[in-house]
Amino acid sequence: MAAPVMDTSAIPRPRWRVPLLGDVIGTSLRTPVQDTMRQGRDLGPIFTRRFLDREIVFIGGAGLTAELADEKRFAKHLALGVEELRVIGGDGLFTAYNEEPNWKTAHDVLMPAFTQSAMRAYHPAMVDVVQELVGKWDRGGVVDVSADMTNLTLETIGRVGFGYPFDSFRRSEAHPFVRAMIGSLRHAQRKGFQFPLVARLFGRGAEERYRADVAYLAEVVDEVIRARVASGPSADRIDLLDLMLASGALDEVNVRNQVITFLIAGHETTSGALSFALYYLSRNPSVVEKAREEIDAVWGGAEVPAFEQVTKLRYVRRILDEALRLWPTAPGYAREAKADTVLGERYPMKAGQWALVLLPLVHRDPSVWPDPERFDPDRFAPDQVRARPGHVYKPFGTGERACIGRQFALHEATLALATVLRRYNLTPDPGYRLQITEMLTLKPAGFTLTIHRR
Ligand code: MNH
Repeated sequence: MAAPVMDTSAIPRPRWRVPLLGDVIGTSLRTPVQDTMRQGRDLGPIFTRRFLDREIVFIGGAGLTAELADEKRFAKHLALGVEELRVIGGDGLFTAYNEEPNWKTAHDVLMPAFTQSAMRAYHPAMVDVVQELVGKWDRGGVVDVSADMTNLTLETIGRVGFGYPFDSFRRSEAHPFVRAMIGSLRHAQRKGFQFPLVARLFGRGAEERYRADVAYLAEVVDEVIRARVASGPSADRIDLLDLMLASGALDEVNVRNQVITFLIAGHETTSGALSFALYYLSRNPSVVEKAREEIDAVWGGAEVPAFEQVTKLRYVRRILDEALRLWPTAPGYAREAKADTVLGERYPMKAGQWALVLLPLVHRDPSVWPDPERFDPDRFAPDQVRARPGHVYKPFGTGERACIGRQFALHEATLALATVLRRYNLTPDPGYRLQITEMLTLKPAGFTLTIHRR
C-alpha cells in the first residue's frame, strides 16, 4: 500500500471487530459497497473498517464530503480497486497519478472532445444507436434491462468516440469485450478489498484468467486503433481517436491506455445509471406520466429529437439525477491530504493520507436529503438545488479529476430514456426486488421488464 491510513483512534468503527481479521463479519468480496453501507449507516459521517492489517476510513456524511472537495487541501487518490485498475488503464486519464505529466497533456488534448459543440456533433450517431435499441425492443417481450443498456452504451462510445462498431444489437450474446471487461473489473475489485494473503491462495487460475482478460481487452484496443490508422481520420467529424493521433503529444502506449480507459469508463457507469432509472420508473407511474408530458411538449410529432430538444428535457434529466443519487454507479472516490491538515476540526491527516467518500451514504445523509430512500426527481428542481449546500451531490466525482464524460453520459442517457418512455409501456415483474451487482461499479442484477409498444 502506498500511503498510510490516517490516525483512526478517534473514528467510530463497527462493533464486532474480530481479533486479527478485522471487520469481516457479514461481509463479502462480492458486495463491499453494500456491506459497508450497512455497517456504516449507524456510525455517523466518518467511520473505519479494518481488514487484517489494513484500515480504510470511509466518509458517509455531506459536510465532510464538501470539505474534502476543497482542492486547495485535498486531491484525488488512487485507492483499492481503482489502483488495481492501473493494470488495465495504466497512465490513462482515470488511473493516472496526479503528478504524472501525461494526465495534464491528455486532459488538454481531449477536452475539446467534451464541449457542448462536440456533443452536438455526436448527437446523430447517438440517435442511430438508440434506434438500434428500438429495433430490438419493438419486437416486444421480456428484456434484460442491464444487458441492453450495456449494448446501447458500449455501442455509443465505440462508434462516437472511435468510429468502431461493436455490432452489439446484432449479437445474441454480449460482445466478448464486455465479458473480458466484467471479468477483469470483478477481479480488480476482489484484489482491492481482500487480504494480500488470500490473494495468493486464490491461486493461479483466477490470476491467469485475469491476465487473459486484460490481454483480450488490449487486443480489441489495438484493433480499434489499427482500423483508424488504415482508414485515415474520420471524414465528417473529429472524434477522440483523431484528436489523440493528430496531437502528436501522446505516445503510443498512452494512446492505447486512453482508448481502453474510454471504452470502459465511457459505457459501464452510464449503462448502470440508465438501468437504475428504468427500475425506479417501472415503480413510479406518476413520474412516468410527468416525463411523458414533457417529452410530448418538447418533441411534438418528431420521430427522433434534435440536439436542442434533448437539452430541453429538464424533468427526464432529473430522473437520471435522482437515480444517480440513490445508486451512484461509480460509488466512491478517494481523497488525499495535500499537506498535514485536520478534517472536520477533529481528525488529523498527514500529507498523503486518504479517505474514501462512499457516495450511496453521502447521498442519503438525512441532514441534506429528507426522507432519503424516497425516489423523487423534484429534488433536482432548480429551487431545491439552490436550497442545498454545495458539494453534497457528487456522482461524477470532484475537482479537476472529476468525470470528463459527464455531458456525454447525460446527453446519451437523456436521449435514450426519453425515447424509451415515449415509445413503450414498461411492466415490471411484480416479484422482483432490487438486487445490485458490484464490479467496482453498480448495476441492477436480474432486472427485466416486459415491453409493449404504446
Ligand atoms: Mn466518468 C472520472 C463517474 C460516465 C470518462 N467518472 C469519473 C469519476 C467519477 C465518474 C465518479 C471520478 C473518479 C475518481 O475521482 O477517482 N462517469 C461517472 C458516471 C458516469 C460516467 C457516474 C455515467 C453516468 N465517464 C463517463 C463517460 C465517460 C467517462 C460517458 C467517457 C466518455 N470518467 C471518465 C474519465 C475519467 C472519469 C476519462 C477520469 C477523468 C480524469 O481523471 O481526468
